[in-house]
Order: sequence, then structure tokens, then C-alpha cells
Amino acid sequence: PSETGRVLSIQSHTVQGYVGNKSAVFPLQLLGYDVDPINSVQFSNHTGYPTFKGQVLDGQQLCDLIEGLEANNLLYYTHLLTGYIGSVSFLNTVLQVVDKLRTINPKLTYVCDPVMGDEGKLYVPPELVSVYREKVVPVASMLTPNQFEAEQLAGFKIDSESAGLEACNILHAAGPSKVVITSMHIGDNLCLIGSHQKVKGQPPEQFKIVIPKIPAYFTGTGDLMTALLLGWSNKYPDHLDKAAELAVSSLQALLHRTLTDYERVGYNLQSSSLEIRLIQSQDDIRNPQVNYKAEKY
Ligand code: ATP
Ligand code: PLP
Ligand code: PXL
Repeated sequence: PSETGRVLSIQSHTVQGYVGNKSAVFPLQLLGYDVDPINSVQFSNHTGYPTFKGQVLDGQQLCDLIEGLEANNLLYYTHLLTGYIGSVSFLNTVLQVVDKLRTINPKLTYVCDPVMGDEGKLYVPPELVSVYREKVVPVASMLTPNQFEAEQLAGFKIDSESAGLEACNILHAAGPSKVVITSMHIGDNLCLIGSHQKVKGQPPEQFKIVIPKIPAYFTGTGDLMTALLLGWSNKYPDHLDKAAELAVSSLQALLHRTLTDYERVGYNLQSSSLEIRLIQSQDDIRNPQVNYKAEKY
């Protein structure tokens, strides 16, 4: 494995619970990365609860933080990580940050989770979709959409593994050399599809990992998944399949721990989404036992 790096992570902060930076920073630190979080919002809790309160960072405030770092020569990063972004103006500022970071480190890896929605529903303003498609995808190094987000970006319905693979091909042509569709619904299972185009214009190496569905809803798992994929794919840059096996295995161990902890106290698993047991799962993050294997196409 090669050296670890310095990650600038622009994501949500919640006081309580684990989404956004709260679910990405700790695991990346456990994997040995220096992580500098910029909190794009600070909310009391995630937005799936009946109410939430808090503040939203605007594009100018993001610029201020970047300027402060730049003025002290502190803008050298190996990785930029972004997740949920709530407005076009903030996303445009993130694009300026990508440019700026690349003037300082031309090799910067930009890992983008293009969070737009799930299960057929958008939860960002619809104007964001074309900005992701036209401006963000072309500058991303690694993209981690879910099935719905991959459909929005590729422009067609993804209702089979082969459609998922084709969407990866289209996304490679638009920019990123690594694409992971983090979850597709295939019958009773979830399926992760990974695709690494090692040489521009050449066919990518593609694989899938089948994951049995756990009968519960979790929040923050997408953010954790992208952080783990960043962490492991940087350690195994030519083996995205191995990186994905490690990430999926950590995450599934954590989800099963979360489930048994809630079951132990007699919680009704259907009543709302479960808060992940992130801290309690630190050994599974640092040292995952690979129980989920990639199958090459
Ligand atoms: P995002 O919206 O952040 O792009 P996403 O919608 O793929 O990502 P999730 O649906 O939370 O995010 O899934 C991320 C990962 O979490 C998946 O790869 C899957 O392995 C795992 N996961 C989430 N929910 C379940 C579940 N109920 N059973 C099994 N695995 C799950
Ligand atoms: N629901 C809402 C309202 C959201 O804003 C988000 C993420 O931004 C999610 C769900 C996604 O959660 P996850 O990353 O676990 O898919
Ligand atoms: O990706 C999850 C997420 C991120 N940020 C905020 C959220 C959520 C999920 O609900 O509420 C603010």
C-alpha cells in the first residue's frame, strides 16, 4: 500500500448523529489520513427528523475559509471530498475550490458523491442536476452515485446490471476514471458496481459486489461509503475491486452491529432511520474482515 494523504472534506455537520462530515472524518482519520473538515451546514440533527435547526454556509463564506488557508500556504491537499450540497451557488464555489486546489497540487484527487436523491426522488433543487452533469462530473476523479443519481447523470433508466455498467462507461467518457455505483436494487439484494478506466479511451475494468438487503433504513451510510472508498482506493490505487471489498465489508459489519444494538433494546426498525454505530465499529473500519467479494465482469 502507498502513503496516505491530506483530505479537504466539504460536507454537512450535525451536532447529534452521523451524516456528512460526522460520518466521513473519523473513519478517514482511523485509516491514517489528515482530514480538514469544512462544514457546509451546521444542523442540530439530520433532516430526516421531524425538525432541525441550524446554519447554512454560503459560497462567500466558503471562499473566506479557502482564502485564509491560502494566505498561510495551507492549501496543499492530496484529496478533495464532497457530499451533499444544497444550492447551485455553493456547488459553483466548490468548482472554484477544485480549480484552486489543482493549481497548488495538479495531482489532486477529487472524490465526489453527487448527492441528489434516492428511490426516484430528488432532495436537492432540480437546477443542481445539470450543474453536476455538465461541470462537476468532468472535473471529478472518482464518482460515487447511487442508482438514481447515476440515472440523472447518465441520462437513462438503470434497471439492470448491464445498464449500470453502460452508465459507468458514459461517466468515464465525461471525466472520472473511477466510478462506483454504491447501491442498485436488484431483487432482494443490493448490488454495488465498480468501474476503473485505467487508460483513457480503453474499456474499463468492471466488477460487482452483491449485498443482501438489511430490513431497515440507515442515514449517513452513503457518506461513510464514499469516505471508505476514498480511503481504501488511495491505498490500492490499481485495485478498485479490493478497495470496494474492504469498504463494503467495513460498512456491512457496522450496519449489522447497528441493527443488533437497536434490536437489543426492542426498537421498532420500521419506525424511522437508524443512527449508525460509527464509534463502536472502529475496529471494523481499521481492520475489516473481507466477507464480501467482488466478482469481475
Ligand atoms: P448517496 O445518496 O450518498 O450517493 P447511497 O444512496 O448509495 O449514496 P445508501 O443507499 O445509504 O447511500 O447506501 C450506501 C451503502 O450502504 C450501500 O453500498 C449499501 O451497501 C449500504 N446499505 C445502505 N442501506 C443498506 C441496507 N438496508 N442493507 C444493506 N446495505 C445497506
Ligand atoms: N435524505 C435527505 C433529506 C438528505 O438530505 C440526504 C442526504 O443528503 C439523504 C436522505 C441521504 O442520506 P444517505 O447519504 O444515507 O443516502
Ligand atoms: O447524506 C446525508 C445527509 C447529509 N447532510 C444532511 C442530512 C443528511 C441526511 O439526512 O440531513 C444535512
